[in-house]
Amino acid sequence: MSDQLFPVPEAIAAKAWVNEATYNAQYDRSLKDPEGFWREHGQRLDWIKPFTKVKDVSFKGDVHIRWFYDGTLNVAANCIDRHLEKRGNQTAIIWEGDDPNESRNITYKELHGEVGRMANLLKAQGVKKGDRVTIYLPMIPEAAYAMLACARIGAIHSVVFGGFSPDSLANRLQDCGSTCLITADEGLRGGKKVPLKKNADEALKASPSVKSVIVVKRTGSPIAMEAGRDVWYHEEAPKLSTDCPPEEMNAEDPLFILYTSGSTGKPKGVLHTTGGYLAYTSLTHQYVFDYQEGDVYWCTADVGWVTGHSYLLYGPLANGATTLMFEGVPNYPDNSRFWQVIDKHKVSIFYTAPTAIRALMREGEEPVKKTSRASLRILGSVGEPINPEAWLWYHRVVGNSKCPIVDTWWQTETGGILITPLPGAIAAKPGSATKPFFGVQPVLLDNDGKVLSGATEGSLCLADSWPGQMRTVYGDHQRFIETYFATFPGYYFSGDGCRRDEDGYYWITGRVDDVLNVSGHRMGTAEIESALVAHPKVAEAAVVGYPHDIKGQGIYAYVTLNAGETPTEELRKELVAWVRKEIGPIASPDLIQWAPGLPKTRSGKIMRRILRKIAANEHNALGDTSTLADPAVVGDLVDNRMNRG
Ligand code: 6R9
Repeated sequence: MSDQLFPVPEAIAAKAWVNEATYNAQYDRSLKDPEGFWREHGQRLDWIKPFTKVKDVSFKGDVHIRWFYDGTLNVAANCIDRHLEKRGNQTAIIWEGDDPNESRNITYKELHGEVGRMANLLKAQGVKKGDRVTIYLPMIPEAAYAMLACARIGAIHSVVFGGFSPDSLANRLQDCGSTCLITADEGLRGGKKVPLKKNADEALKASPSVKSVIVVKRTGSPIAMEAGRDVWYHEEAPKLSTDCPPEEMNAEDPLFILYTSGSTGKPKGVLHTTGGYLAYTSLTHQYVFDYQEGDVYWCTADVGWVTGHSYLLYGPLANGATTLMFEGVPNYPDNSRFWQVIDKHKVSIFYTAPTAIRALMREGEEPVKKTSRASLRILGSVGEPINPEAWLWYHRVVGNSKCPIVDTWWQTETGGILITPLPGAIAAKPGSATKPFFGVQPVLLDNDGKVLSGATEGSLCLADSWPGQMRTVYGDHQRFIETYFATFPGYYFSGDGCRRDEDGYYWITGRVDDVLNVSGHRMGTAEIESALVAHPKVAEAAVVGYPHDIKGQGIYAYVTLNAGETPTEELRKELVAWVRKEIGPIASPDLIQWAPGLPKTRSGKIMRRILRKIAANEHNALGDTSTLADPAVVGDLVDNRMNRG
């Protein structure tokens, strides 16, 4: 951990929305008078019927969370229509293709028409307010149109990352009973094609609720179209009006579902609603990135993740910003691509993930130094703890030592950023997410649920709600209560561990549950284990994370084969391919160790603590193994552990 302090640059503080003095005053006020604070900031949205009620929350019993709950509005109208008068001809979305020669600017006026058309197409396909629409698209403008079109007619979107397998897509389609799927013929990333429609066709075999499929043409490769179910977007949309009146929605009507991994069971459908979510993402986008008129803002996240929802699309567009959407990857055609895109479009705010920074750092300074990056003002990081070494490189090499870095801690469940520096207000410490945003009350608890004070370390919880918080697990409120409010009654439990230092700065130490963070993507160990066990030759599997230079965490799987099966190099490859097929490439195990037996307690619980130590090459510090049913298995696992290279 680095204890170096990077003061707020004066030039930034002078013009920032929030400076040191106003941060302290506003933060205090937001806790003393949350109703007043949020009543004021709720006004940043255009309401059809203004709200009079601000907050109705209980973290106890049945748990309910409502914000601005007698107000009505439309999210798409807030992201588009209200900007038309002043910004009709301003670029809303800069789209940068996978191929560096392909890019396009979409103005607010054009966005209005495209979204209206897509909304009318959804209606023509029978989609109504409250219906679920699954979006399985690459990073193309149509992904933004589709999300906003759903918001416009009051349909609930569920975006599924294009890297997920047919099985994962099918599970998500079924869980929320989607009636419509929007996909593309193929995706294009790093010059490689991703067979989206082919995957979708496979998923659809198991998803009878889906009545209609809208297909966007991206690559033009031949694909199968099923008559009566599938329509081409480019054939149908031009027949329809660009005008679609926005549906009046209650602040607590659902906006979207986004599936995320937890420590147990299948992925959960995190549900976000309209009013509080949009007020929160828009306010945080403005303050955290110190967004100013004329900025060009680039968040590199895929729309398949929450960062792509809140800080590529909704927050920036609610603020009338110019937001950049990038179809490609950081190392195609070469390792200079990010920085070339920054120069090409004069990006001033850049928001990415530590895993990308670490991968690019490995390529040396030359690919960065050959670009100017003179337009950059603010840098951001999200998705996992950023190690001080990567922070310092990002700051010195990418930002020429002049751009503050905002290390933003938050989750799919939180909807928006909760702990972060404000660039004009809070001095940075590399590796620390620093201080809570307005209205956010972090608390650290010990294992007995005791609140810890001062400099300390514990489980990171939130003592009260903020408007962007998830409202429930779609279709399973009980699971919502059990997952987030049962461990520490009366608190929202994040699943992360955290340290608070003597200056009141927060340092996220990583997950304290069985959730892995691989390249900033959340993976439940249970999901990977059940995929492995589904293979006919596998008897049992246990999955843990281990420190990985680029990915943050790598996936280490211990596999016990059925009696009579022979462990071979071929089978190892087969199992990796199997998991890719079952879940998607992001879940591929990095290392598989054959385990004749797994360390279990006498009650049959796998002791992951021990498996984690072995995977991390810390086998001298295994701790107490006396409660194991068969301590001998540990020796074998240590002797045969995989070389992490
Ligand atoms: C936004 C997002 C959430 C988990 C979270 C934590 C980790 C995210 C972080 C961070 C340290 C940061 N995480 N940002 N850890 N510092 N700045 O990533 O959502 O995909 O749901 O992941 O990611 O462990 O609990 P999500």
